Amino acid sequence: MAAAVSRFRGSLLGALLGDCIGAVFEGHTNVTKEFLFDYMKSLDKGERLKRVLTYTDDTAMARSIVQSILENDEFDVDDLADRFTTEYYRDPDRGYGMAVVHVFEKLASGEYKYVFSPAKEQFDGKGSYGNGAAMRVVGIPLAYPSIPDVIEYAKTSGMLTHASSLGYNGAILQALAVHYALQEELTPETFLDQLLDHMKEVETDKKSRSDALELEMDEFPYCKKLKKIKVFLTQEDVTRKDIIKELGNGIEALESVPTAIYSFLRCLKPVPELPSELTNLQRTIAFCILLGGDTDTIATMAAAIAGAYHGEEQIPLNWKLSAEDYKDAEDWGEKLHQLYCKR
Ligand code: 8NA
Ligand code: MG
Ligand code: MG
Ligand code: MG
Repeated sequence: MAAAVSRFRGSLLGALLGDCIGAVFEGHTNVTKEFLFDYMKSLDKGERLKRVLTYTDDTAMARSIVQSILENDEFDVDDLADRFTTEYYRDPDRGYGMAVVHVFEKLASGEYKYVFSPAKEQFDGKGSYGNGAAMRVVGIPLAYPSIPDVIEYAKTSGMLTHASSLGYNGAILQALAVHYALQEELTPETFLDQLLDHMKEVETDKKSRSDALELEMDEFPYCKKLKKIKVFLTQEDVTRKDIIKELGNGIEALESVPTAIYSFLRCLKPVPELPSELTNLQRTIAFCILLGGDTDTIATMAAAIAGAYHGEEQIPLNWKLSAEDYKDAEDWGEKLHQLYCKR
């Protein structure tokens, strides 16, 4: 049975809200519960409706991927490179990563024959391992039901800006997490086992191994984190400090994609320190924000997964109405669902 349209809209709306709300707290090292809960209450009451919550680079780039797929009816990497660049110059103040803007400048210069070349020049030829490829990838698993397609297009879309395997493998992992969240009746154990199986294969490739080595990491860095998540889920007393230390809350893909996945899984159950009336999806966003650090990006990724799993019914009306361009998320969720079912 094909996944319900509510999951597609829920995933895009979740991603949008995670970014918009998370952005209010981005970079804070110590987010207090009082501040966060007050803020969430103001959303509930509709106090933000007049001052719409704006989205950041995460959503701006996610929108380009979705629009590119919907308008071309297929994944087209040259079109996507154009859209990323055009969108950046249309609205450069969305809080883009410090280095990624050089990729847009080079793409716009017309001096490069291949769209992947500028990304390869980042960081003295090492490529970016930031979380920018993962933060925007949600449209791909919502458009393509086949796992080989999800992996290929997540990687290709990522490589436009992130040439380090640590960067694009993070996008693959995030895309697979959304893919599996769309499937019904999945347990946290099978969810993680499927992700681990795929990431073992992904991280076996030569470049993944040599990049890990060059960065002085153990091989299979994403698999290692997924195994850590498995352990954490069996423990009752995992603290925020433990999560930040072992999984991370930073702008690197390896320090944020596993954290988003863990946050989604942890919030399938009540979290004692969070208000009990929150839906799982609201809880997931709150949980990510309390970790501090790259709150908009971790919350957008976790809520994309949570929205795909729980559906749009978990998003309160006033939260949705507070977010910039929420109607696009609803409309595009529906269109992606049609595309997904057609393939
Ligand atoms: P990116 O490619 O510029 O990477 C982001 C950062 O990661 C870089 O500026 C570096 O500090 C670091 N980095 C990545 N690769 C390397 C490397 N090989 N060697 C050393 N350092 C490296 O951009 P991106 O698209 O990956 O960034 C996404 C993040 O930027 C998201 O969190 C997004 O929300 C945004 N962001 C914005 C703000 C802000 O002030 N508004 C703050 C943090 C992040
Ligand atoms: Mg951002
Ligand atoms: Mg074309
Ligand atoms: Mg961010």
